[in-house]
Amino acid sequence: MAPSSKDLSVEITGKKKEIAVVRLTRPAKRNALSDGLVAALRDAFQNLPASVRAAVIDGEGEHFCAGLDLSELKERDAGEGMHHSRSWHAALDAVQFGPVPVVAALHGAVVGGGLELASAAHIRVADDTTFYALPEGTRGIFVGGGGSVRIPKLIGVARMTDMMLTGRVYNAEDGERLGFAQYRVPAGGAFDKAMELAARIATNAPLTNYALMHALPRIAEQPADHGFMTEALISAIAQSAPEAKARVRDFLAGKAGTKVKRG
Ligand code: 1HE
Repeated sequence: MAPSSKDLSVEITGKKKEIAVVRLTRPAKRNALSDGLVAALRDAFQNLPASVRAAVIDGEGEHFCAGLDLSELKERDAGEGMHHSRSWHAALDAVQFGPVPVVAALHGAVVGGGLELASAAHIRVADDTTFYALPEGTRGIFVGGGGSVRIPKLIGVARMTDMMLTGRVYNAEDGERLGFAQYRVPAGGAFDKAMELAARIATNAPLTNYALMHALPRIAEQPADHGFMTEALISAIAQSAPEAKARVRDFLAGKAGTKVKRG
């Protein structure tokens, strides 16, 4: 497991050590993502212990994350700029396409690279203090942490364009309506709700979770004909797992306790 660093803590919790809590711990700088912190995030998600089945990512202090550490934004030539952006891609790919689903607990500022990080998680829970922005436009730069790929998938190209052209800020309520967060909770409640969801996710069959993380986003981008074929393959693999058979047997025997209830 990657060791916790000064700006990032990794804690493994749960009865079976099944939940990883990855926390940005740089509140004095609003959890701004320095190069070191980006590398630490990558290492954390690439080195989760085998017992972990779900992860929660959150930020210490009043804000989730203020994005790129602007104090490090020095003169870079084109090649260096590209490699810097690619280092973010590697880290946020480790979040999105790592071994387990990730729930982001959002509060306060979720801006710039902070929004790019949040977008790499599979579920976002935002409390009522959350606000979303892409100040890159105002700063004369562009997103570089995968935001132009992931953010339009949540809110659409037109809304992202508007955010960057005009500096528009969305509050928690609008953010939920638009699709930034799947859950909205009262102020201070995001972490507890994220932990509740992570505990629930950790009880799923690992192969189903893997299919949701690794197959679903790819299927969604395939032409329908290819998507149907990929779906058939991954569904056959998932249902062939002994765990899947046992779960279906339990349900049919009335032992599963997982009957679908009205929301
Ligand atoms: C920072 C950063 C940062 C705060 N880099 N140091 N991101 C932005 O353009 C957002 C910039 N930050 C803000 O708009 C505000 O700081 C917040 C709305 C997030 C929070 O406001 P507030 O009043 O709570 O804090 P503050 O007083 O503005 O900042 C506290 C300290 O954090 C202060 O340092 P201090 O030494 O004077 O105490 C700030 O300088 C520092 N700080 N945000 C460095 N971002 C892969 S490409 C991604 C491209 C981007 O992400 S661009 C968007 C960058």
